[in-house]
Amino acid sequence: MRALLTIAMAVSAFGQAYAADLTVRVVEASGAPVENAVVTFTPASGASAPIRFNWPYQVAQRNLQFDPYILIVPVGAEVRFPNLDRVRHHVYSFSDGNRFELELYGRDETRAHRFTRAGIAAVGCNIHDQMQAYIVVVDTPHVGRTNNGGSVLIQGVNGPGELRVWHPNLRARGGVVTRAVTLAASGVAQEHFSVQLRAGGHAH
Ligand SMILES: [Cu+2]
Repeated sequence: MRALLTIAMAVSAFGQAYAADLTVRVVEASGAPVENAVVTFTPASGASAPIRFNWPYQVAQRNLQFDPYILIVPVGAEVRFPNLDRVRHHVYSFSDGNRFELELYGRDETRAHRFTRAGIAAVGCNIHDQMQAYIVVVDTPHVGRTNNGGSVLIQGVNGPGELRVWHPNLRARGGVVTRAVTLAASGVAQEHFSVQLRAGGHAH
């Protein structure tokens, strides 16, 4: 009995010791913080459990805009596209691996699409050119978005893996920069990215 208890305590301590809190900061060369960059950490060992996020997998059309502008979903998620406008929309993406098209549909109707490939889906409307959104399809639970200080905290990560930073205006192939990292077994870790953004506009 005592031996079992000792093992249980050792395992528990081990578990705590092997999770670090990672802060990632994304800035431009000028030092200006980059807000709304999506940062993921993908452990080399892969995801261990089904990924779920606690926000709705939904992109509404409201006042001739998509809401939200950037949505993060796990690979395999079905995303709903409710139309809350009085006019009809025709929602599509031409992004490689995540192409879809939801032909003209009207007020209070909804359509859905299942995203089966990790990556970025740039979403537009055939009728309204100014409507743009991005769906970031991820295969890791360790994801976050930078705040207006350019920082994001990703908790409970460890070991070797890949950090990815994506932003719609990031001047890099696919709007993504990556870095191989090995995170310390415990405590806090920090990574810093200096990136270039395209002036204004949206990447498509
Ligand atoms: Cu539209």
